[in-house]
Amino acid sequence: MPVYTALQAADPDAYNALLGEMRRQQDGVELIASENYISPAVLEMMGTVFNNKYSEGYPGRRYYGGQEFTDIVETLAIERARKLFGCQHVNVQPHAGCPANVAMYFALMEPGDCVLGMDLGHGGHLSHGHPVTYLTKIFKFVRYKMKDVETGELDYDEMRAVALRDKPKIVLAGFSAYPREVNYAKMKAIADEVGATAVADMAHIAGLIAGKALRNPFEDGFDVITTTTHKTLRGPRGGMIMCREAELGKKIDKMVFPGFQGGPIMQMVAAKAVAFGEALKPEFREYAKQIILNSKHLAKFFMDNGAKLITNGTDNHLMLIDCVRSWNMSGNDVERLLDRVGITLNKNMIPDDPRKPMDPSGVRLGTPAITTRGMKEKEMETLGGFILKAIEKRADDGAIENLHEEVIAWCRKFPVPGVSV
Ligand code: DSN
Repeated sequence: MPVYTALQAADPDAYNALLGEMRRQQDGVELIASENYISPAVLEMMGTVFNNKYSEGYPGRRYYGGQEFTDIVETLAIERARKLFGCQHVNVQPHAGCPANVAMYFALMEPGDCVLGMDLGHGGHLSHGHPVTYLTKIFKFVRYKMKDVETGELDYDEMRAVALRDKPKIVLAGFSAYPREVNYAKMKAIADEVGATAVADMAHIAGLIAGKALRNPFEDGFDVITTTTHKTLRGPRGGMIMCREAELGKKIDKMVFPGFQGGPIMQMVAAKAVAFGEALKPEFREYAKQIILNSKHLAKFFMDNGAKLITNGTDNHLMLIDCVRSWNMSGNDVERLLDRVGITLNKNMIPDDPRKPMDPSGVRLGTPAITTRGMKEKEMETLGGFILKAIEKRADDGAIENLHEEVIAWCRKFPVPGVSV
């Protein structure tokens, strides 16, 4: 059991909630594609006295004194990220992925300018211009989609036509629910043709790129990459903006601070440095490769058993299952049923979903977290079997309870880093 004796003595209510969460993580299967388990070293750095320090500015250029050690950890984070992703400039201060995207938009555009991004129903993200965000009051967002949802190939001809018509300032690659690889070279050519900056929001797949398991958009000439640091990259909760060339980085830095943020959350910056150090190790490449092997294996298992996957498979860490066509259930039905057996995933819209966002047709699931626990192809079959069994026995409360016990016993064979209850 990790030592939380001060917390236990000071605040039993909060301590007990922490214990409950540790048990939940240890005894359940985490399939939410954007979640992961950080290492004990990253976890330790997140809970340190770096929290106590204000550090507005950047290494060597701060507003307050006492920055000898904050400068060391922030520089470590920057240098390690530059090495991981092969770029000249990195800003490690964004508090999360959305703030990173906001700073990026304002650094590269003026109000009224246009962004060409992925249709949200085809896998794009809220911060890529969903009407519920304030961003849409400031910038114009236009869309590209998949050409064929059976293969997942993007419609690059339509993308080019929209770009020529709307003259976007940013051509944006990136997604939170798209299981296929993007042709960055084609997108960069479209961006160049209309004089746009090519930006990739790699929040979901940054760890797969860092681990060389997926293509790096910088290699195809992309100018900027934004990301979160806590998904496949397996770091602390936070954001980051990277520029292929240093010149653009100056605009980004000004927009992160003082443009939109105050002091950086320095314990998170320090923990980013630790996580990037881990991602530079050869084991991380093995991890990234295994995430995709597991994802492909699980996808094939479902398809071999009659499930309908959007794009009929996956190239990355996630898959989308059409639950209505697969099992005559909604995404909500499947999410709630699997919660009862300790398997966590999320309901998700499928492309051009006839149902509503809060009651969609699909579920999204991914393999980053279970791969961190050491699960491999063999375990994907066991896990797929649990899911299909839950679906088959959904009307039988006793069978569902027994299955939950089986899942717990299985999970205890795969420790979660940082958790021992
Ligand atoms: N909430 C994240 C996801 O699940 O994809 C993205 O912001």
